[in-house]
Amino acid sequence: MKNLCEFDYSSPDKDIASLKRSIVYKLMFIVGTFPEYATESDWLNATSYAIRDRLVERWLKSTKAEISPEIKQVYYISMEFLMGRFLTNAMLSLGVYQEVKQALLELGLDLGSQIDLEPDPGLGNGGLGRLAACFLDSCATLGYPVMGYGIRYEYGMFRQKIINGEQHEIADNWLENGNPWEFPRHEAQFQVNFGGRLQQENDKSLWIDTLNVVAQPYDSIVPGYNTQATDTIRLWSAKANNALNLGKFNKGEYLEATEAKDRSENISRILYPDDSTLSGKMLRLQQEYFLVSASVQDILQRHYHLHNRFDNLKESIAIHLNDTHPVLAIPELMRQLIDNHAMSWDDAWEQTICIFSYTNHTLMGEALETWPVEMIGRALPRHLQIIFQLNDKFLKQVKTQFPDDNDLLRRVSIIDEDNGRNIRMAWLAVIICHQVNGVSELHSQLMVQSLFTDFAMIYPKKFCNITNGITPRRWLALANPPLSNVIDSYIGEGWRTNLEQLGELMPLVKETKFLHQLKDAKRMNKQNLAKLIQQKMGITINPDALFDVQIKRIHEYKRQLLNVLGIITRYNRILQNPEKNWVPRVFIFGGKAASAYYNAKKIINLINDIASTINNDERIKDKLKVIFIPNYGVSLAQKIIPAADLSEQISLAGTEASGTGNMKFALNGALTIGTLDGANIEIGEHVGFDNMFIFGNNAQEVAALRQRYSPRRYYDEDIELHTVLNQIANGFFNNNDPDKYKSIFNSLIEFGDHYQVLADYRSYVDTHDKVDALYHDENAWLRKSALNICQMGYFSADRAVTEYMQRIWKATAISLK
Ligand code: 26Q
Repeated sequence: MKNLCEFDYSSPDKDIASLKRSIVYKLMFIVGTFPEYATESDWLNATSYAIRDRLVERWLKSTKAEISPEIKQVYYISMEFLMGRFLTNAMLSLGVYQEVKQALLELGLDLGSQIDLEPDPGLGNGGLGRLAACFLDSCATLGYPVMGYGIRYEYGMFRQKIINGEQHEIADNWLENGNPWEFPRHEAQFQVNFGGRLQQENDKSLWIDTLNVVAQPYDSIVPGYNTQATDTIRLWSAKANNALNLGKFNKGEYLEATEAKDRSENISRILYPDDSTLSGKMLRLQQEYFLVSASVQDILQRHYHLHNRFDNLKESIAIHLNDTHPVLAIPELMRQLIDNHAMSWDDAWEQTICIFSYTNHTLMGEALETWPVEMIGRALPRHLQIIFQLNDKFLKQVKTQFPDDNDLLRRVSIIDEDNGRNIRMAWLAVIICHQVNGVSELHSQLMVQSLFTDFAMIYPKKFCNITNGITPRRWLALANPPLSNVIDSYIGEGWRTNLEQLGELMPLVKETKFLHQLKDAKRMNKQNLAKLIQQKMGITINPDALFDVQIKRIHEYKRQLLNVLGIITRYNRILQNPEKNWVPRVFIFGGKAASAYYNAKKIINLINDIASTINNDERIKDKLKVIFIPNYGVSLAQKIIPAADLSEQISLAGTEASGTGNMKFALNGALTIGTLDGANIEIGEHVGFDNMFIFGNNAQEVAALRQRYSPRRYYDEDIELHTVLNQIANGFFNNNDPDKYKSIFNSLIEFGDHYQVLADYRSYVDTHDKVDALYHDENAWLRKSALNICQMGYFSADRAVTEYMQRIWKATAISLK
């Protein structure tokens, strides 16, 4: 093979003329069309290829630098990645935004509309998937040798349409115009097996008669910001095993052949649009195994190429599991080492326990993954056998260590014998992984006090906290140019890679000029959002109103309902007292409900019904508007967050593991109204609780109240609340169907109000009064907003991944010559 250095693979130039030439060249020679025939999307693809070219040199060099026996490689396996649009991020990391804009202008094109044309790959549900994307961005920027493994779902998160106030789901065919950002790697396919049976041969288990699917990887570049370093995200796509199909085709069984092909390829067809609840779906199990089997094969192959042995695996790699979804990687690594690479059980175990680590993202019982033993036995018989063996070994050890606790074994066994026989994936993860982390201080504390108490006793050193973070590149530099420019003018551009530098702005918080610059930036963002809402929804909003925003998945624990109760209260008060000096407010919602989540869909419907009642009530004028922006996702978040004045982080204390939207808002100068939950607490510790609006019960109070909770009491005793709930129950917001929201009323009054909405109502409403009072005092508001921005440095994902590196993965950055 020729040495790479003999070829000229240096990047094409980044000046306007070169960019123009490249774009037209790509249009003709890659997209295959003439400028005069090209569609908008042809131009977007051409532009994307031209920009991609300028990243490839760094990518090849980084990849080469990582291929070294001395480098410890980190693999981040996640069923979800919400990467957001690539083009803008690529331009930002190359520093060519203005040049591309000009090049396109000279070609008669507008960069802005090109950007908005790019599909936003919705390969995730929410926070967990976006966190994975922020982490890859930070790892690349810091030069950490990390590869992300995921699934290339053909259909991502459904697109949400609101029709008559209701959510409708539309398939998200994000690949329909091709994906210029991916490199198919035909040479790096692996076979993944399912089903079949075990045959014992002496002490060996042979897994035979399996069905086979091919995993085909697609790589995309994860560019680091302002550095030559890049990382890779490798997404697997399922392909039918050709041999199988050819046989059938040759025999003329065309239909059977295509059916088998479809069945195989269904594995990577669609993302499960569910952000917390699980059900025993075979296809989901197959997806999880497909991801981990292909990834582990790839990891072992890469390792063997470099080392020619496996006994040093644990020194050379770390594998991180993003929640329990990829936990089958544990028995899969054991299986591959033992069955395919002739390692002994004990040696394979020794390697495995040093390689894996796991992040827990939820404590809620209903969201914890379990699989029926019978189902795993059918789909993955060899893995079931390994899991049983791991469990036996573990239980024996526990028994010798804690001989007196008779119930302990039942509680910590991977197999839950109480509700049928189910495999508890979180237990498997905790038993094998050398580190288990939560995602905020509170969540990590609760994790060892509730879900994993027994394990915290058995393995006291295993548990730790790493508070989440967000990438300042996408969430400030890209999303908020007006604010970025203000910041740059005072402290330069260094904050993009060292967010703590925002602290240097602290002395300016006293200066009116600075505060007014912040105000102007916010005002520009609000105008842009108002324009978008006008275009998308035909509703006019006043950019001088207070923009009050709650955007996140619709879930009862996140309590969008509490927000709704507050809005109705405000509506009633305005009608009672129209002359008062009201702070005009625009309430903005966004978020998707899992398609089978009845209550969440009702909440969306209620928000929209309330919105149309209020927005069409002449008496209200500009004092109150309610907007539900459809199809919330990463790209919309980038437009909404910079325009927010107030950030609603109002989950029941103890339920939101961390939240990351809360960080994005505060970094962009919104004040938070929130409970003492997840990372809200740490945000308060950094920006000052005086600079937020905290309300409601804390986690301890919530737990204590649970013992004696009576929602009806609040309904009976609080007249304002009573009225609001009656309005919901009696069809005030939908005259033609008065019973439409009875179920919501009942969930609160009859069925126990599980998320204690009513308990926090009064404190929430009173706190909103304080928000109004502060907004009247413009300088005081701006000062607090500034204090938020300046003190959010800690919440950079760069800090978070550095902690992962030092405390869990124990790898180091690559150096590029
Ligand atoms: C599992 C099996 C089948 C179908 C769906 C799922 C599934 C998918 C996604 C279960 C859970 C999730 C996602 C969970 C999630 O996003 N958790 C959030 O993680 C964030 C990052 O740590 C936190 O900030 C949020 O607080 C937490 O809710």
